Amino acid sequence: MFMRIDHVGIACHDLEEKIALFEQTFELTVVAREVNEEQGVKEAMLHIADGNGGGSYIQLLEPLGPDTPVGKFLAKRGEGVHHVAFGVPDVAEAMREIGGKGVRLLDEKPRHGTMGSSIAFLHPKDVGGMLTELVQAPKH
Ligand code: V0V
Ligand code: CO
Repeated sequence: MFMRIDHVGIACHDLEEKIALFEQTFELTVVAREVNEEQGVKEAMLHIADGNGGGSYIQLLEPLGPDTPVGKFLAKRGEGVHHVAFGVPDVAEAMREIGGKGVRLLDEKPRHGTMGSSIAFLHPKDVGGMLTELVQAPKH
């Protein structure tokens, strides 16, 4: 079902500061920046490698406000790993398959993700404490 790890999302207070840190420390390059109002984030994608059906990235996430998923996470847990995203061939199909196993879906339908992707989240409490994102890369 999973083709690759698409990205690891890192919650941070200051996006520009963490971009500089990751660029300098790991020699990664920012390939996209986006504000996603629906998800309540300002985010940047740092490219790592190209894999099966798409790339793999680090996603740096700064909240648009305190009452957002990342804003609440920062208040509760501080900066650090927020979610792991897996590349799937078809996000709607993956949602049906995984939802059918009793895992709670946090989205009723796929949503707009970074770089034209379609995304959906799974409840962390049903996946060993890991907020899990499903990602379908855009078709070219
Ligand atoms: C909350 N919990 C987490 C967690 N966030 N556990 C692991 N990883 C996380 N990131 C735990 C939390 O400690 C609670 O456990 C429990 O889940 C319920 O959390 P809560 O604080 O009561 O509830 P909320 O209101 O903070 O909601 C948590 C969820 C919410 C996960 C439901 O954050 C959500 O819907 N997230 C999906 C959307 C999202 O995260 N978007 C931002 C990334 P205890 O304390 O009760 O034990 S956007 C993105 O990745 C994009 C655009 C992209 O990739 O393209
Ligand atoms: Co993400």
